[in-house]
Amino acid sequence: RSHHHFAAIDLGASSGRVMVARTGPDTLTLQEAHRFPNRPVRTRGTLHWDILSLYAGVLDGLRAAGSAAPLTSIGIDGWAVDYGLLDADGVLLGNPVHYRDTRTDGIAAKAWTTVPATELYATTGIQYAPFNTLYQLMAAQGTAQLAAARHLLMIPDLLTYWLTGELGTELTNASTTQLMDPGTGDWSPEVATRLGIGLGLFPPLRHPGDPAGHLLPQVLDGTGLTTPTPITTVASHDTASAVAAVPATTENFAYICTGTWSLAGLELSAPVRTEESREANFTNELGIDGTVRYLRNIMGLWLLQECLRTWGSETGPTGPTAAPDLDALLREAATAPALRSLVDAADPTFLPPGNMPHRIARACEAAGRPAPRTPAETARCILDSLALAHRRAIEDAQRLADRTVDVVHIVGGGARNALLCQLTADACGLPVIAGPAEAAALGNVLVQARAHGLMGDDRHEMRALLARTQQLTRYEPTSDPARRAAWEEASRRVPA
Ligand code: LFR
Repeated sequence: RSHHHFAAIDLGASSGRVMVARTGPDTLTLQEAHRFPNRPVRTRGTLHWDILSLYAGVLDGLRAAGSAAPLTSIGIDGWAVDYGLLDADGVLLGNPVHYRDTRTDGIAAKAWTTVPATELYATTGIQYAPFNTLYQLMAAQGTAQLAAARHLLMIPDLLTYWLTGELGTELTNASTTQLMDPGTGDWSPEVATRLGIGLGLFPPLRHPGDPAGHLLPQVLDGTGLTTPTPITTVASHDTASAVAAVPATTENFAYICTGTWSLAGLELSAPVRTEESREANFTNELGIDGTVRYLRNIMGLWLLQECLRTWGSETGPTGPTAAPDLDALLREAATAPALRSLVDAADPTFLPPGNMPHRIARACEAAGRPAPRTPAETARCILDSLALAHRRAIEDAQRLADRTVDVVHIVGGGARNALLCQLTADACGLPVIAGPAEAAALGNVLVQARAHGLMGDDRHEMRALLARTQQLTRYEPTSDPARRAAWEEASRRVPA
């Protein structure tokens, strides 16, 4: 067979999808077999992932994928840091907690009294974020649930376990726990011991490309699949899969993985763990082939998604209001006043769910800037602010890693947002190449295809195939001197 079909299960914060890719020597096409919502649920004050509903969506997706074509293999990627705990019988102990839950408030400061933040960064290279697995585990210390736990599985590893019965910890996702040393690609027992975390909870490491078992008989029955289909370990952190699928054709590129988050930075061959880098809150997560994803987490299109949710749940004088249509809103935002209302898109006050338009207006006012008054002005404020945050991250990354880039690749859902891409090109003063939007699923598929011998070891081969087969859009930075000056000026004022 010269063509193969691979299924990519890709779980995002607002939806999950199962995609089927057809690959061949010069072919790479992707089709959505099934998409399902990911709706967090709050019980007794704690925000959870509805993991069984996600698993049901995965099974429906595999049924749809398998009915389209026989699958050579399946891979799973999803968001990072979160996990499920299993008891001694392998039974899941409670629903995994959502990284936007507030149980970790104040925990990092407590950790730093035992392992100073400087030392923690010098070892793990991981950014400060309240939701790092390390802080989540510290928040859980003393609970009956953690005491009963025998295994900890990151979200994609948990789904793999249910599908194949095999326990493992995938490397790229493990690197986001803040319990590893990105220099060695192995656990950091010293950090774990000092903070009272049992590394024994983590099953042995698996690397992208490793086999992860075959679908269990009851899964085959439940999905209508007939042949023993293998699961292949991919870069199971969605951002690692997305970076693997950046269609770069040169060495000097920066990337922005856009979606709920904007993850902006560089691909390096070794971590940068200087004090300056820690202060700039850059992270060193692991990628495929021993690479380091040196990047900053920026609040991303979550700001807009959460505004849309708020607008859609408001009650106006004549009853409930509907959220504005996204395309219409973006068209209006394109003509709204530029660089007028601005917020710091890395500000942690935007992290939890809640009334986002209100929080954005307050942040503008607190910084002495006009608050946006309409949904279109709010959307413009968000996109201008994101573009500025993209610029700052890419500038900082180059300085801190002593590298220079001449192009910015935007991959992920935001690659479809033409206004965001153009504003980012203008803000950075660099050309932007946008696409593919389904980068995480494509990175997932390509790592599987490579593991099955359909492509050479060099990851540049994967990138070259993407550049040849995917539809990409190029945005040139503005050449208008007044607009260039406006971005320069704005980047000096924000954050306040
Ligand atoms: C993106 C992402 C980011 C991670 C955040 C939380 O989907 O995986 O890389 O920081 O979600 O897990």
